[in-house]
Amino acid sequence: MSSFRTVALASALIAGLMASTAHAADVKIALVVKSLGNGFFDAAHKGAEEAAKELGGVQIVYTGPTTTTAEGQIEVINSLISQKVDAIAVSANDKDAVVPVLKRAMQRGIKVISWDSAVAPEGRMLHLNPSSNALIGNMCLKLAADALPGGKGDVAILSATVTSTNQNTWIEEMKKALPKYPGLNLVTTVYGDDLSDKSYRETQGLLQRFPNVKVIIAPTSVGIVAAAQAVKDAGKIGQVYVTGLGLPSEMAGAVHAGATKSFAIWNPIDLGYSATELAYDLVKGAKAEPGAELPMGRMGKLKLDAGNEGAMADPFVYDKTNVDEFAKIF
Ligand code: RAM
Repeated sequence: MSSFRTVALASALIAGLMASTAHAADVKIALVVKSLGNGFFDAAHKGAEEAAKELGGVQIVYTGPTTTTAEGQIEVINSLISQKVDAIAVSANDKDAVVPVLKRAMQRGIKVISWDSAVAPEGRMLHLNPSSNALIGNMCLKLAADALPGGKGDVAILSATVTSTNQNTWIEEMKKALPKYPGLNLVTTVYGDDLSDKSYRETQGLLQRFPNVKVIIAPTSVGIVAAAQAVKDAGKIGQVYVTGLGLPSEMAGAVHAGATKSFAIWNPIDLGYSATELAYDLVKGAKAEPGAELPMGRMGKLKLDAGNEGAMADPFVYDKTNVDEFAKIF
């Protein structure tokens, strides 16, 4: 065999070997969301795909139940276990209810992390918070106070589900920070389950039962849109303001209509991107332990605290001066 042919054969063999290792090395990362059809999670999915493309050899399985229930997520996770995915990154509808199924996943060698809405520590290896919880709680109150003359008036909260970890944590933080806003009087919390129609009806009920409510804080991207619509439809623009956490693309209309003066959110694309990077780190052998600094591609590193949790950047505030610009992104 001529040396040319030997080299050609060798490189063909190497190419074939590389192709098969690339195939064998395919990493399947499941992004499990609270429910499908939520723009916030669609944006996170975009970020996950971006990370997968950058990392190479990664397949994203984007999935979740049709409504925000723990039962739906358990079913989805069971199916991911049978599909033998390498990692599960979940935003939980209930921090405790998903623990047994996620424990089973971990026993089978699947790496499990939570992001956005946490799973209890025994059901995951680490948790990625979008931002500091205290900061988010405080920001919601600040936006409510900013919407009121003299920062004074009755406020109500429209949340997602009663078991949603992230909203419950933020509500707790709001309650802790309330003394810093003596003009705000929190009258009630209602739950729209991250469903548009339920959130709309809950807001209508709220407006009827509490005619003195001046601000509705909705720390949910689904609830905030529905609440603003309900305020508008009730002819209460200028009397009742809606604020909280929302997507610029979904809230631009409410801001221009005057139902919302300002609201906040972090970048959901970056959040999905980072969750994917972290899941990949664990698949590749990184250890989730207190003090560890795990790489997240273009987002830098996540430092884990004593509870194996870490947080990303500060939320950003949107109003009529910048909402249209950001509406093009998420
Ligand atoms: C909804 C979900 C999600 C939350 C955002 C702000 O889309 O409840 O978990 O982070 O709102």
